Amino acid sequence: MTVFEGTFTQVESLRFAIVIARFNDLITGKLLEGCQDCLKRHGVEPNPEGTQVDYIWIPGSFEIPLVARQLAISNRYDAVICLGSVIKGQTPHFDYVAAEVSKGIAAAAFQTGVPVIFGVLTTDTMQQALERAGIKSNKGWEYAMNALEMASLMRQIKGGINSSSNNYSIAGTTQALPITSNTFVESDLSPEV
Ligand code: INI
Repeated sequence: MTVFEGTFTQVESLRFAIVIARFNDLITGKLLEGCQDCLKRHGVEPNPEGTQVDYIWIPGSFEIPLVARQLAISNRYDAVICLGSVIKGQTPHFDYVAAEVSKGIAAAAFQTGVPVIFGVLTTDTMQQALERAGIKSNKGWEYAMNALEMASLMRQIKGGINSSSNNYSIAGTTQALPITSNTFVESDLSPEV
């Protein structure tokens, strides 16, 4: 039997999309900085003019799932990182936005087979959000680590099991579902080499 585990070292060919909500951009901008810093220190070129990271700005966290899923089925990325900040104190919207974004991100990953990282802070106050976006620690760094690990792990799993048949179903997991594009097939999720 085999142990599969993501690594943080073989990053040259990995490609990421980072979705950033403008709502509370004081926070999401800091999460993005943490994310970029982590990717860069692990050898990923975060420059948007390079080939490894694309940036997609959207109005608010509620819009994340739609965009994340579209990116995930594009076959261009090893992982999609979603950055948002939902703050309870500011609006009764909180419960709706927080519930939809968390469910939607999980669904995007589950339905497409591409890791979609839940980088959305849900806090009671702006102060708590600030503390997690750089004052005490920067969760953006962690989200990038999660993306690196999952991207690496999925490449191993997809390439390591039934790779000759392009069928990477594994007992106990759900296969990627071809839900939107009629040109989308599971084998297309394998990154280009
Ligand atoms: N969007 C956020 O990202 N964070 C919030 O705290 C927030 N609140 O509280 O309202 C928020 N609302 C906007 C929402 O995400 C959508 O952009 C908007 O409803 C349009 O669909």
